[in-house]
Amino acid sequence: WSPDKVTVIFVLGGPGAGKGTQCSKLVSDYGFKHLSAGDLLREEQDRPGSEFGEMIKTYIKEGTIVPMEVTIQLLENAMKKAMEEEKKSTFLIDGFPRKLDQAHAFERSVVPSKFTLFFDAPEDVMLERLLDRGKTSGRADDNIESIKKRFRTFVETSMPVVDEFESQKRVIKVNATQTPDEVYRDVQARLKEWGI
Ligand code: UP5
Ligand code: MG
Repeated sequence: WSPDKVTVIFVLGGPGAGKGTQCSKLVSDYGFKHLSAGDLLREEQDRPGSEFGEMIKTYIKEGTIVPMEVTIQLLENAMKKAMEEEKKSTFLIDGFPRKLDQAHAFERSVVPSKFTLFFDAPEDVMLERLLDRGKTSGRADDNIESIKKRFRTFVETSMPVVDEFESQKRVIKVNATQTPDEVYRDVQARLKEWGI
């Protein structure tokens, strides 16, 4: 496990902004490894024998942020595994960090990120997408009550992370209200500017 050989790109944006959708496209074209912190937490929640299952369930339903010790450990394990088994070295870390102390801890104890891809969309757009997805997703947080709480957490707790990275000139901000293909075209153009 050699963090010095790793490139990390954080992928942030409000709930339903399209982080997962854009990451899938990037994986196909660039060979990055996609790690969604939310997906890793949901997997851990469902893992038989997990000591964190019940806790994770509660946090996700309430739209609040799981203590970072759990999330960082899951991310680090998944990164090691992908490096060893798939020889991957560039990671899209999707939906993390969601709080300033998480950003600081990860960049200090794991590896500093190269930059952050930030998907920007207003709440009305995200709400419509999430309610629509909620018809089939089975996600415990795709309901109006949880969505409102997720929005609130995003504004109050997660946006300060984006703002701090922005002040360090480490954010690529993309308008996420367009169609998935249009968003992706913008992403590709902006990555080129970063030599990727
Ligand atoms: N869609 C996507 N792009 C579209 C477009 N351009 N036009 C029209 N429709 C578009 O997309 C959402 C829906 O919109 C889909 O139906 C898609 O087809 C459509 P998706 O790509 O899934 O959006 P994404 O931004 O990934 O939305 P997601 O719901 O996954 O975002 P969240 O950030 O809310 O969810 P996440 O899984 O990251 O986190 C869930 C919870 O886990 C958090 O609330 C928190 O409780 C917990 N968590 C932590 O505690 N810590 C962490 O580090 C991470 C998560
Ligand atoms: Mg997602």
